Amino acid sequence: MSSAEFDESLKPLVEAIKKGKKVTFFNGAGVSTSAGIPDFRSPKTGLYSNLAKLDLPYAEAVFDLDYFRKSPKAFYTLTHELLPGKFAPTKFHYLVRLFQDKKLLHRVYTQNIDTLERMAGVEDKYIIEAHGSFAKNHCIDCSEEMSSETLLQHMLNKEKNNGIPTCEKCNGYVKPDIVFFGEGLPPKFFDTWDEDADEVEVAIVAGTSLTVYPFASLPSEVGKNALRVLINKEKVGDFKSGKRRSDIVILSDCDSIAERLSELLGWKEELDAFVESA
Ligand code: CNA
Repeated sequence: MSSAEFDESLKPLVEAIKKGKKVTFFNGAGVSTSAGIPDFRSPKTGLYSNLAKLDLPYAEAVFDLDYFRKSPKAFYTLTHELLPGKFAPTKFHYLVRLFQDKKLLHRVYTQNIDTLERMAGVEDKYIIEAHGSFAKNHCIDCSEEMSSETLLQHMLNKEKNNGIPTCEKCNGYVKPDIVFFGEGLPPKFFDTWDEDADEVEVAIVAGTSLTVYPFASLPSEVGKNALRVLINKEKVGDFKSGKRRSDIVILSDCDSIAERLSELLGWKEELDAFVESA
């Protein structure tokens, strides 16, 4: 697509925003790849293509509760690479922040566990971390909480249990509250979506393969009057199979679109200032 074609496709979005319509984001791992955090499924660079060193029976096992119970090492090897604090928010995260500052943000539903929306300054009331985050940790046996500082100390102390955090009460394995396959999503996800589903005016779906449910069905549940926008490297979900007439599909990387959108909205200087301060 040429830049003129991009601008043409972004036009209904820019008009809706200029009219004061609020935006709800549905983010996936692709909004964070430019921060240096690999996604799951991109060929070659995604985590699933690079898991050989973890010696897993199948790629998803690294986030499987039954597998973790037997062998938590793979998860903690990966966690070392993904630990929050090692990465800075991207242009796309700062665009979300700008929507908040302009009072044009309705909500951010994110599948990511990297907390980059928070680091970009998006307030808690706007964020739904559908798959949890590293903010809290619990023992998988007795549910005793472990602070993130203690968890990190356990992880760095390779002499004790090979760096795998264990409960100080019952010696069970401790896991950050990120949602594994086989676990339910946080109640806040369902409660907030019940309230939000009919209220979405503009849905921006970005950097996700829309393959992990129930999150993947959210964009198909927004009302027919909502404007839906997909920003992704490939067509996904019902933007591919059940595209609505008003849908905008932009096959590009999230940061380029964040930049162009900020230019079209007159927010470019503010976006640049955030990125420079990161
Ligand atoms: P996914 O299945 O790996 O899909 C990522 C999608 O983003 C793919 O369609 C890519 O083509 C696309 N993509 C990659 N880079 C870009 C980019 N720069 N611009 C635009 N599109 C891009 O990831 P999903 O989020 O759909 O899968 C859900 C999983 C991934 C959740 O459970 C997350 O917890 C999990 N995850 C999170 C992180 C993180 O927190 N940053 C990292 C890796 C995986």
